[in-house]
Amino acid sequence: MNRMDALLIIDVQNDFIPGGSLAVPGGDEIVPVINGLMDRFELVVATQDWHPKDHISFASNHQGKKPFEQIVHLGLDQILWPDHCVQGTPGAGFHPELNVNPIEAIIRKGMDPDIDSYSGFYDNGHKKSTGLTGYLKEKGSPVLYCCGLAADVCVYFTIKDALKAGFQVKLIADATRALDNEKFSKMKKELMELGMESVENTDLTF
Ligand code: VGL
Ligand code: ZN
Repeated sequence: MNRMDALLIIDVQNDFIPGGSLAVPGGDEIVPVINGLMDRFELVVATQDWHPKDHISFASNHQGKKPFEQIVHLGLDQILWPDHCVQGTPGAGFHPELNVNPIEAIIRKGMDPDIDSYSGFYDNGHKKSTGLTGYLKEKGSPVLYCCGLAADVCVYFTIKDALKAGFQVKLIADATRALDNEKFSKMKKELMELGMESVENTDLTF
């Protein structure tokens, strides 16, 4: 095999799976699909939302605020979330059935208490890079197949940054799930206008 395509698995963590604190409907259904894909890629990389307890994205850290309310923090719009993916907790762990063995690198994000980080490439203010662009370029992976959770949050922002960085991006549409499907269908349209291709796992011929 001389394909150097990479599979990027975004935030397949317990808190985003039904039963978790920020559950994405159907999130568990993508795990076997992703497991079946891994062997077909030369490079598998994952991202992991990894927040300190005092993270500003948690409604619990703002007096009188409830999850899903919106605030402005340090000049950036911020949706407040239920506490999720706290460093070292079971909720931050990868889904127990996800095959983690083929994952060559794990990019953790959202570690700065003062800024959220939806994308696997940059924080939401685009101030700090995670190094993922450089890693993938040095590995020689021009094509990125993306999957994971949540489609309308971290998958969307990761793909947007990937396209901006010049990667050819393919979304594996049956290996992602959204918090809000209607919102995601608009986002998907936007990403396709920016050059993203949408594919189905079942259509991949390699
Ligand atoms: C995510 C909300 C907050 C995600 C992360 O992984 O999609 N969503 N933090
Ligand atoms: Zn988060």
